[in-house]
Amino acid sequence: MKLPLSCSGEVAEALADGRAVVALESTIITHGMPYPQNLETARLVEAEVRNVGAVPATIAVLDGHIHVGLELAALESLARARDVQKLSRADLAVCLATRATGATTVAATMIIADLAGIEVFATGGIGGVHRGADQSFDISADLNELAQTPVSVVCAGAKAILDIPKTLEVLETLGVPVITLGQADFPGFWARSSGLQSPLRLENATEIASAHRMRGLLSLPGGQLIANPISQQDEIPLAEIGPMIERALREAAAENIGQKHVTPFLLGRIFELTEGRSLTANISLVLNNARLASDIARALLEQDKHT
Ligand code: PSU
Ligand code: MN
Repeated sequence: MKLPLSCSGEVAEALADGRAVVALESTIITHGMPYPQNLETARLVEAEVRNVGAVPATIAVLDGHIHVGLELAALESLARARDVQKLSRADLAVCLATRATGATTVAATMIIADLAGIEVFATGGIGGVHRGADQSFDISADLNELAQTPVSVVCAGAKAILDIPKTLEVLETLGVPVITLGQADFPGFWARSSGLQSPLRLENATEIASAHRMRGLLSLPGGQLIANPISQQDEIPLAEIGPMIERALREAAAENIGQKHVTPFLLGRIFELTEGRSLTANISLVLNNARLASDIARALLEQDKHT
């Protein structure tokens, strides 16, 4: 048996030519945003990556086959579909074995990116330690993946729907470098600051690429979590978004939402409570992350030329 994985023509060519490639996840399309903004955003993000001189590779499983780089028709059907599976590390093999269709989370996207030889990945927010995890044990597999798969993941920090202090503690325990670009505070997704200090700080893509290579030279497994603050103009400060997050969390508890349904439920409610502003912010920060990830991917290639 052979792993059912193929790269799109554009991605295969870029990898063969040694050009910069940036991985993109698909759960953000199927479970993170409503249609049609999800499709529009996915296309805008791909365009942004191309604009800054890299090649986008959106990753998903379609009918039991792993795709690295999606054609427009595939992207469109994924964006419209309602019953797509959400695939994390635990789900991938069963999805392939049953020839099902699924969107990849940060963890699953990292696994596939690494198999395809892609070292940098852009997304919005990662999974983390959920509030109340002392009772629910709900800790995203994304954290463990960062500890074992050598991909640099660019996000906008963590959403305050999570327990951010505990998320940072777990990442520290797992030995995952959490690096914020250009500021001391760890960003809070919609807000530029989460109110917490970032464990590490770097100033530009070159430094981040260099740290990525140093981990390899140290034979350390795992990747890096890069936190890129949302632009000032599109942020929703903590004081404003905080109460809405609290309300969505109370509702999730009242309705007994559990397991992998928690994140999609909260995102949907916050979208409604902010009257769509959370989505505008989300789109802006994903584009911002796509640009930084492309810069890091290009910086990695640049450094390899000089060493
Ligand atoms: N956080 C967000 N937006 C998202 C997700 C998380 O702000 O779209 C998605 C990502 O795909 C992430 C996944 O990898 O949810 C984490 O889910 P879980 O907590 O069930 O591992
Ligand atoms: Mn979970």
